[in-house]
Amino acid sequence: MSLPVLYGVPFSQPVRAVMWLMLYKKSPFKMVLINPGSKGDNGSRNPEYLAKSPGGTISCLEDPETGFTLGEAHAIMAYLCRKNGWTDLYPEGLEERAEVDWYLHYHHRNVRDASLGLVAPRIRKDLDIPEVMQLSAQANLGRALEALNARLADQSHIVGNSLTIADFAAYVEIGQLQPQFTNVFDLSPWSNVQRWLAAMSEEEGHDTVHVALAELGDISQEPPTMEVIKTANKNALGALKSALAALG
Ligand SMILES: N[C@@H](CCC(=O)N[C@@H](CS)C(=O)NCC(=O)O)C(=O)O
Repeated sequence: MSLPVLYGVPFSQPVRAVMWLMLYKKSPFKMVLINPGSKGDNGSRNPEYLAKSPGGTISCLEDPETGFTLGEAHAIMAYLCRKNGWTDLYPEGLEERAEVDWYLHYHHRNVRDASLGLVAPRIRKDLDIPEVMQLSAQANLGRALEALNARLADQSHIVGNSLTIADFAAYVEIGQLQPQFTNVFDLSPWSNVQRWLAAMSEEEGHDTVHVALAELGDISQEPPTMEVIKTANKNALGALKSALAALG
């Protein structure tokens, strides 16, 4: 049986969400490195990759048995859950599933702005993200955290009281800001969000998926050097390889 192929790099938030789902479900896959934004070989804007994923971003999943390819992390996670019957993480009930879908749509331009407003400007200086855009993204994130904090006051997870793919999607963005990772945003005003982050960090697969960020460490004062980024990526891939080997 040929394994599904996940294209991307472990530094990418959407890629981490898909990796986490598959590791959580102990579902083997092969990772192929794709350089986000590059038009060169193995780049996400290279014609070869665009033929698989016309949006030109990572992640992308390929089923080598059927040739089916799919971009967009949330579409990939929903597809994997449907295909494999993972109804614990993507509930079958009409309203529960609709709520998971609500979050997956809401995420973009809200929680996802954590990356645009806080992380990308420090790691990807080459993108030269205008300050006005960073500030607007930070404001969007603040409003989204306020809304999630209220939501998490009387439920343990983004949807109800059990883990769903909405939690993976949200954590890879919000979680990256924590002191043990990039430490670029003070999350202390949102205590319910903090409680949820702590619970999520205990979930199967969390540590493997977050090796790149743990290795990168605190970037609040100084942007990371290229050397640190390369080592973090290498160690993250090593950790993923070991985790996948353990799945057999
Ligand atoms: N909405 C997409 C966003 C994917 C995305 O922004 N990926 C970034 C890396 S984190 C990327 O591939 N950027 C390269 C580019 O835009 O050229 C998803 O959730 O999958």
